[in-house]
Amino acid sequence: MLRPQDTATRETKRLDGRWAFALDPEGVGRSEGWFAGPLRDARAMPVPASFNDIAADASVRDYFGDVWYQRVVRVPRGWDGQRIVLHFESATHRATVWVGSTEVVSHEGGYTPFAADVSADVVAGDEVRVTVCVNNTLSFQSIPPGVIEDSPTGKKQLYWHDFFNYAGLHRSVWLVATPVAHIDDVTVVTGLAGVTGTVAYEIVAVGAEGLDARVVLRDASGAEVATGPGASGVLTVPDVHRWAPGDGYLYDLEVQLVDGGEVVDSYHQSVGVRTVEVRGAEFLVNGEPVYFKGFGKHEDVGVIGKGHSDAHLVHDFELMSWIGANSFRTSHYPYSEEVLDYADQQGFLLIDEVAAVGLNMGLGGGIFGGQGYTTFSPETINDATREVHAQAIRELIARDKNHPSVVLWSIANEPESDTEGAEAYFEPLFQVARDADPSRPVGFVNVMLAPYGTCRVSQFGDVLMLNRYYGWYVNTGDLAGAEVAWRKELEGWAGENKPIIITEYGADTMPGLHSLTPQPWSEEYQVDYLDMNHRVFDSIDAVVGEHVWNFADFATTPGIMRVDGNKKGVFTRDRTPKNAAFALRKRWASS
Ligand code: GCB
Repeated sequence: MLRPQDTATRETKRLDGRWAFALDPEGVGRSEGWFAGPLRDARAMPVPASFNDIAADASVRDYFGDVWYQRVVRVPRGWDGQRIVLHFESATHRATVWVGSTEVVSHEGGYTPFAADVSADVVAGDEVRVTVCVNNTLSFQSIPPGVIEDSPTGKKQLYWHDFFNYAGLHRSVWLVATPVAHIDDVTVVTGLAGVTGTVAYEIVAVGAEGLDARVVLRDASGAEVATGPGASGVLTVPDVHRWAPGDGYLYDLEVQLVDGGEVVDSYHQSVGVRTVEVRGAEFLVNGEPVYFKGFGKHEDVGVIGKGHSDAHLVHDFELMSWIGANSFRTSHYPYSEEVLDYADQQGFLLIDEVAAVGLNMGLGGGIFGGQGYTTFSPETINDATREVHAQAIRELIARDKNHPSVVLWSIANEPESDTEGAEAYFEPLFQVARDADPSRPVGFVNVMLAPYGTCRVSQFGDVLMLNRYYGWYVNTGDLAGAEVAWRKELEGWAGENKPIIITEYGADTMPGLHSLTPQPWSEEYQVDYLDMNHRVFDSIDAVVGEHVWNFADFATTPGIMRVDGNKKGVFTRDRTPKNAAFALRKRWASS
């Protein structure tokens, strides 16, 4: 599915702004046909935003179930005869959409786009009512998983991931006009042979019988550098300007459907020419070893929760550039496509992660969620879950396959991985990712509960991604002991001859808390903790990257281990630096 775009043949109308919004705690909206007329007792809800923190009302913040969004939109009068599409960049975690009283699409999964062809349901120049029922409940068959438990005070939603279950319409909603004969998808894969670049392309067109496809590749100044006839082919770019970490150079591939001399449809795909390869314990971009410096992040800020905001996007990248980061992981779900576009432009390397987080009933021991479940079983995470998970992988790759910034797929964060059930669950999912994209390495993020020698899933990955908290959750306050234990474990992993990226290491830190001796929670301890980790990483060649957990403090469910959220940020939630930010800048910005 292509992103909405204004081109010579396409037009878009963004439907962001204030929508009418209503909770549906009894779950009666569908049977009562709430889509058939104006929502009753509605309040205003901004889109894009999580709904949770907008109202001054705990029953909204902690709500789970169906919620309804509605607005009226006028279809541009010039769109007569066009194919008209209603496009959602995401709806967390699932949605059903009506145009007028007609149901047009449903979608499962909270972080990937979906769309409906509504040409038959709208009239150019007329108003139409758009209603969306969004549901944010998590179950053993959702990605991420959760469970609803009965309690003496009613039903409670539990989940095993350590971030707040923000939900709603987090990203833009669009009305799009394209020609009826249209380009439906484009895939590019780039290569390098010395100073010559190659761009292999493949176009999928719909309703285009009798039309020809062609492509034009232009450099950043707009000069034409290659053209190609046909729906697939390989362009060569002599003296190519490579896309590289810190150099987000992008070409523009214009894809066209033509009827003789007339351009029937045109779509622009940006292209960064680069290669990615894992060789032994090295991670190579353009044949050169890279070292990942950066963070695990979240889409998380005050008031709007996981709602996309360009101001926060640009500011976060400014802070990451200031600190000397060259990469981050989209922990723990696919981020807004605006983030991916900007990472392409800024030359950042991304580990792009599916929302498969919390597939581990051993985690938290009742701190983050309930106890007493088996992770993989017919009643819990089962074959049906794996199908949903596989679809989430396919949708992530379909969405992000053309981004040069994406150099590695992560198909899960910290699942149970030391059991037979885990091995059986994950092996086919690695294949799903490889089938969807043979051009990039694939991995998953290993948890401390499956240390070296016990993990049965890492054998399937091209890269080892490890989250470790020596000196925080274990050896708390004992950095000397932590250093010995951590180095010992890492030396074991290094024997696997795969590149190792430390995808999480971090210590909760209360900004403003200081201590003369290294006390956990103090700003000094966070700095010492990071230093200790860096000594360990620097002593092991197979370590090719370090991502501190986390870029910024973030919201979680309440818990005795969390003070107003998770405080492992190097920046506070409102992006004020802690001492660790300056310490990291010394290490990263100078290397
Ligand atoms: C982890 C998880 C991350 C948590 C973090 C923590 O291993 O991957 O989601 O927030 O630990 O701070 O406990």
